[in-house]
This record gives sequence, C-alpha cells and structure tokens, in this order.
Amino acid sequence: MTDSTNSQPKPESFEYLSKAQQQSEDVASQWDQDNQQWWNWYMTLAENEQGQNNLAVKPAPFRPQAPIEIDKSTLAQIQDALSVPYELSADAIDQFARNGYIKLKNVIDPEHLTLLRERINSILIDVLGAEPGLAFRSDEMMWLHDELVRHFVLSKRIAQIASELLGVQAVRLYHDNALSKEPGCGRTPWHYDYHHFPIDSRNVCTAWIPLQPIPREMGPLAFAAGIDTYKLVKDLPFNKFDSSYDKQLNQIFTDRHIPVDDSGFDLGEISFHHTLSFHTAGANKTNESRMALATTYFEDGARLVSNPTMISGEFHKFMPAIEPGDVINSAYNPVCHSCAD
Ligand SMILES: O=C(O)CCC(=O)C(=O)O
Repeated sequence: MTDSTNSQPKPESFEYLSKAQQQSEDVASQWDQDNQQWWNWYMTLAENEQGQNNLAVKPAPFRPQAPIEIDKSTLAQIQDALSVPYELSADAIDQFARNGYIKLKNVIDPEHLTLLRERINSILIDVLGAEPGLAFRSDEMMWLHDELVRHFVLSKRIAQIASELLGVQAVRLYHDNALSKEPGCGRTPWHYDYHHFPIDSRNVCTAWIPLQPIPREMGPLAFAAGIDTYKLVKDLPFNKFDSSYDKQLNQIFTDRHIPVDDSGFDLGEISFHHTLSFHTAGANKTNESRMALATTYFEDGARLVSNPTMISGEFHKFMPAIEPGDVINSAYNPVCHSCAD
C-alpha cells in the first residue's frame, strides 16, 4: 500500500489501525476498535521469514457443522473432571518461580478437549463467518453464553494450579480467549503480558490450553526462560507500527543466550505463564488451524491500572463498570479458586 501524498509505503499495521491511531506514535490512548481487529493489528508486529504476516499457505474455507450436542451427563462428567484438584509438585512451583512458565502434561482429558475444539470452532464461525481471510481468529467472553466453555474457564482444577503457582490465596478470572492461528499465519510477536493486561499486580498468569496436539511447525506458545529476563528489555521502546520491537527483542535474547522453549504440546498438556514471562509463538506451517483456549487469572484484590493503553485492547469488555484504580471484582471476574473454600 502507498500513501498518495508522499508515495512512502505504509506499514501493514495501517490496514488495522484507526486513523487516529495512525497519526501518533504513542500508545497511551485506549484501543478504539474491537478485539479481533486488535489481533489483526498485533500480528503485523511480528518479524517473519518472508517479511510479512501471512505465509504462502492458504487455508481452506471453514466447514460450518451442525453444532455438536453434548448431553447433560457428559457435561456433568466434564465439570467433575475439571474440579478434581491437581497435585502440583514443589518442583513445578519452583520451576515456575525461576523460569516464569511451566508446561504440565495430562492435566485435561483429551476427549474433553476434542469436544471443546469443535465447540469453539463453531463459536468462531458464528462470530466471524466461515470464509477464510483472517490469519488469526479470536473471541473472548465465550464462557458467558456457552456451558461447555464455562466448565473449562471456571475450572477449579485449572484455577487451583494458577493460584498455587502464583502463591496467592485466591484468583479471579480476567478473561477467556479463543486463539486460532490459521494455516499460513506468521509468528506471534515477542511480548510479556504485564505490558498488555491493565491489572495493577504481578500476580497474574495465563493457562494456555491446546485444543489439538501442537507440533513445533504448528506454532506452539514458546517461552524465553527466566522470570527476570524482562529486565533485559523493559526499557526498549515499543513500536506500534512495525516489527522493529519484536526484531530487537529477538536479537537481545539471542545475544544473551536466553534459552527459548518452543517444544510442542501433547493433547492434555497445558502451560502456565507468569505476566512477566516473555513469550512468542511460531508460524503455523501446517494445513490445520492451531486452536488454543487461554484463560487468565489474577490475584483477588488487584486493581485496574490508572492509565490503560491501546496495548490492552478492548479490556472494558472483561470488567464492565470498573474504573481506573478500582478493585477488579465485577460479575465477569468471579473468584475461580480460593484457599478458603
Ligand atoms: O496464541 C498465541 O499465539 C499467543 C497467545 C498469547 O500470547 C497468550 O495467551 O498470552
């Protein structure tokens, strides 16, 4: 794309930024479009082999299927399985504290995840349509209207792990997030969630739940080891227009020999990453959508920051009526695990 006034090529990000956001380099103002457009923009900030967001692989149209019916007894079984406490070892807690992330195998029944994948795929088709075109499909707050999704998002088992890893008494839900990286979609840029979530606390973590096995070539979530790694790059200026921030982060991690875990995931395996953990995800070089459900939890009592920025996307959706400085305790932020229970 070129600008008719000065014939300078416009960055790909301009396709997704509003006119107001295009006019200033600063990120202080709030995001002014929806969260799907946020992801469209955000994916343009990744450096890719071909220098572009979308690779040559083209996805086939999504085939809308009749919504799968799940009977009451299966739903009850799923809810029960997702309420069973998980035995987290001291070693896992220690690894999370040191590395900022942990991958845990056999947390969720693969059959339950297969049902969830079908359900989330049909939700995405309902919300975004069946035609390919989006490199990265997303949706949030699905738990409010879908019972199957709700059992996963409010799962005591998952929230208990989050609470123990963070070492806090109780956690609340920030949001759920369907993350479908389509065939041919490029990398997710390096980032840490502390920069993204408008939550005034470091006691925040995300469970990233693959909905099919994810080999390396499908773009698994990948982590830079070290809870303190962010200190190497915390003063690096973020660039909202192009991939320069991602590129510099990559260079610094390479120069400093920071180990990166980009191993694949089995079905049933899930990861938890701390809000200070730097992470990325590879391109999806397969012909299948790389689907994951991410659920984020924060320490009960945390407040909304005083100045949320565009990097937080359409966050009001996740905490209606909460104002800067308020404790985040809306009806959309239920306590999902409490040691007092
Ligand atoms: O799924 C992805 O590619 C990115 C997800 C992510 O960054 C997250 O859940 O924190």
